[in-house]
Amino acid sequence: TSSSSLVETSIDGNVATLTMNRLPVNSLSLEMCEAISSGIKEVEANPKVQGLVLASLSKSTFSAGLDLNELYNPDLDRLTAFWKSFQQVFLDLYGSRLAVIGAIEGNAPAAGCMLALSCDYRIMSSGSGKKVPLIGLNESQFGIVAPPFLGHLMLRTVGQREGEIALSLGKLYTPSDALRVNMVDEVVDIEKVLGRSYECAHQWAKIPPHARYASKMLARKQYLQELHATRDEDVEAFKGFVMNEQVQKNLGAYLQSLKVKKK
Ligand code: CO8
Repeated sequence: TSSSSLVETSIDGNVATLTMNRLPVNSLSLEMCEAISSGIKEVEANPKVQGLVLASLSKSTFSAGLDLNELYNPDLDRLTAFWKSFQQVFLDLYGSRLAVIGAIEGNAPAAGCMLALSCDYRIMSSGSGKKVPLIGLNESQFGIVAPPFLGHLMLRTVGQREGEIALSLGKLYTPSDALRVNMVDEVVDIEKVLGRSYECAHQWAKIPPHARYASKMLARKQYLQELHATRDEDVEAFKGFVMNEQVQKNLGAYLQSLKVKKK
């Protein structure tokens, strides 16, 4: 087991675990993105490992997506480094040589949904008590737009028509609705999410790795290459968008609404 304090990794035979540990909601700061990428690299470096379970220490939130404090009144150099680190998480996770199983016990909005959609297979919790976790790309609801690599990831996961509706409305799905549109692959009781994820990771890890990875790349290589080829453009587009006055206003209001929600 090793730990950067933001993520914890462990290896058991041919299956590893990466547990996100930036409480309360695993929001993605620059440091968190870097920790996730290093965690993936670290377990991939062990040639025995073929499967990876991506999990969260919090049972109520898988990840709340980008740390909105990175976007609000940002320092431009840090904003650039931040977005590159986020692109890198997508490239590392979506293109990982490992079979990645998402153990989604709690909420996965926005970039939290991206982490989930970048896995090879997703197990989501049906919720505990009255708390039902939600998953989806909700950006449009607060006046921001998912970048192309993320928007297209949704379109090719759930299909063009459902994806258009999901993105335009910024729709957050309940586990049963997410299952219906193939945004997740299984919904189980919260106590069973991790166990079922390990079962799947072992099952996927048994497939001859070169064949499994070649199949994954058949489906994904083009999209990984697209982002590689447009990385700098994507950074500039992101910065231009974030620095827009209206976007800053929307972000400020949204951050405030998150803080006062409980009062
Ligand atoms: N960033 C920063 N802080 C956050 C975030 C976030 N994304 N999410 C929650 N927090 C903070 C809250 O403000 C709160 O802080 P405090 O304790 O100081 O009041 C603390 O985390 C705990 O949050 P909650 O009390 O809301 O926790 P709950 O368990 O009740 O709810 C949720 C968890 C459902 C995850 C809820 O926090 C939530 O809805 N969060 C916002 C999720 C969201 O909309 N994220 C969008 C991020 S944007 C993104 O990922 C992609 C953008 C890509 C395009 C960018 C182009 C400009």
